[in-house]
Amino acid sequence: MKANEKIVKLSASMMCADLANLEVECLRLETAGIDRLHFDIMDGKFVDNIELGFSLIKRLKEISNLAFECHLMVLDPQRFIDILLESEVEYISIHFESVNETEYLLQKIRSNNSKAGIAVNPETDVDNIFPLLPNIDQILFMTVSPGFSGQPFKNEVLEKIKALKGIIEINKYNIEIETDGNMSDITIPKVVTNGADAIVLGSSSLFNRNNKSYGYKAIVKEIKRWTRSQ
Ligand code: S6P
Ligand code: MG
Repeated sequence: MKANEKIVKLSASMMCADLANLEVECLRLETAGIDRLHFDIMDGKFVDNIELGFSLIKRLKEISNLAFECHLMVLDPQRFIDILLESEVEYISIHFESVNETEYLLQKIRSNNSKAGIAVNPETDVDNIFPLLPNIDQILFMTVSPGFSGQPFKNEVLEKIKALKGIIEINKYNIEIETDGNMSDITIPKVVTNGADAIVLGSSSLFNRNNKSYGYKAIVKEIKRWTRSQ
């Protein structure tokens, strides 16, 4: 590794894991060098899909040593913050587009020792995010339309990542930029060049059927190479 080389955090999107073997999956991902587990929580209203629930997350938190990040794609996320905080998950992201009392919620998350994130849809104007920056630890940029895995990457988000990274650096905010959706050998170098500090890995890389045949350890090693190949 070169001096000053940025280490990009790797998060595994658990809705793409083998849902019939989640305990084994959590342990294998940890052994392979994944940093965090990413849980997509969808209510069938904010997005057109229903995915991972709170009791599942609570149970997996008891058996995994990795940091958990919960990406809430729900209407009125305030209804669910307490139950997530009870499981002591390390990161909670709420969608900018889903909530009115944003600042109150972000502060509530932080005051319970979890990191507070704002998730941003591809078409959202990032200027709207600027006033929230003093209250957040993470921006989760959706690089696909949220709701399903296997969606096409939206190149137009790259400019937004770059703009936000500039603002973060000028103001010396301690905010991580994470990108979520279609992270692959093609798109990972692009998001990292434009400022991503962390990436969510799903069916386009980590859980790709072809990659699975040679195991998570080998694919994680390969993905780490892609994060350095800008
Ligand atoms: C999408 C969700 C994501 C996906 C992940 C899937 O709404 O927020 O976290 O699970 O992006 O990865 P891929 O490679 O199938 O797009
Ligand atoms: Mg997600």
